[in-house]
Amino acid sequence: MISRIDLRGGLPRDLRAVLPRAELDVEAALAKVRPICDDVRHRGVAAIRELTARFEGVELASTRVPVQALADALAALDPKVRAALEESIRRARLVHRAQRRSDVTTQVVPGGTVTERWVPVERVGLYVPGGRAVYPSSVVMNVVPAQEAGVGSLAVTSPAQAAFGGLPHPSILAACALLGVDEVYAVGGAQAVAMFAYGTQECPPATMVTGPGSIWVAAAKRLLKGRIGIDSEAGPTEIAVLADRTADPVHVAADLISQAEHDVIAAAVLVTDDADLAARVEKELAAQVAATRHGERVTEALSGRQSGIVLVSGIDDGLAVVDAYAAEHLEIQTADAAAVAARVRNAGAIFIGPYSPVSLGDYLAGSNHVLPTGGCACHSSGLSVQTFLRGIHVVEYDRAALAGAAAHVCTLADTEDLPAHGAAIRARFDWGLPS
Ligand code: HSO
Ligand code: ZN
Repeated sequence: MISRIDLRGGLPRDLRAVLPRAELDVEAALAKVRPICDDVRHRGVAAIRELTARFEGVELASTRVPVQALADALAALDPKVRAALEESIRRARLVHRAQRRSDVTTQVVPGGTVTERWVPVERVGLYVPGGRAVYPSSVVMNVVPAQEAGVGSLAVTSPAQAAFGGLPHPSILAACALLGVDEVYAVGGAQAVAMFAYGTQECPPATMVTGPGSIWVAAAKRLLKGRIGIDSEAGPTEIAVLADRTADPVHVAADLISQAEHDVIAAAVLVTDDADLAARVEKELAAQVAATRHGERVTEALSGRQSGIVLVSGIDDGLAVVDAYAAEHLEIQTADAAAVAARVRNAGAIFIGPYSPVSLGDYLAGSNHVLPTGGCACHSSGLSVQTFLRGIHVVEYDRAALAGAAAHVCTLADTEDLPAHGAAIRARFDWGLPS
């Protein structure tokens, strides 16, 4: 069911080229998304209504969800689900609160300081997927870091669902209510990103849009980036497991299946130096897939070209492989797992040892589950408080401190043939330069 890539003979120079990975053609989606965004820009709510009728089969009375609907959804929420969400929120808050930054002032010279001031973005639009993927947990993972960063104005959007009277899924509304978010829209897809980017008669524009979504959402984020800030593009879920002979094949198979369950294009990759473990994981996969509810979807994900078992000659090569792959989620199931994990350079999140499975991180570890996919973990991080902050340098020099820098500024300005730069300094010293 799952393919094998045998690298025991040595690693090729271009490792990324031989590793399994889905090709998600966001560029191609741009052509379809551009007219949608333009339409929302020019016609606002009227365009969103038409698009929602076309794509979701819902006639929206208003794009904004009535506040009463949020309270109703919370009142109707199963108490067990409520307790689980509350604990998830509590743990996520602990971790994200610790990410807050304080301003740092550096005295560069006597009388000359630079302060880095951390300022939250003014207003964010948080996208929460709907349709087949109904993830109240993603409400938590988007909202908590934005709130902890101190974002003043925060709105959530999620697709309208015909099955729920044209509102987003009730569990999403309930999660918003639990988090104290009362500005929620029943808008999905590219049009939701455009709504936040341009603003409409019913929704003020946002400075930033974050959150995972379909390829249309990713394409709209790419298109409108610049006008709005975005987080990294979150594509289909990925799990990589680096395992040696000490790993339990039952756990490894269960964890691979847990993320393959998300989507037929989700990726599950096992990297191991133990051929015997590989064989036992394959056997376990067959057994567990037969018993799991979304077996068909999982089978398609595991047998797709984005998934596979990579055999390597040792853990050093295994580390090179997982670094090249730069997985959204990376589990380390080896002897001395923490020490191996410490050597990893590229991953969205790392899960160490037998009792830290990815599904714990999806819901309750306290870590964030909106993470970079598609190899973007080699340059980007998951959602955090930092996502919603900007560092502003505040420069304050007094006369003596400026005098001390003046000659060097003028020299560099002359070197760059920008004499007016130097003149701006000399003007402050009656056009002479202090010696
Ligand atoms: N594994 C997904 C997040 C998620 N899992 C939501 C369950 N619900 C991407 O990190
Ligand atoms: Zn998941």
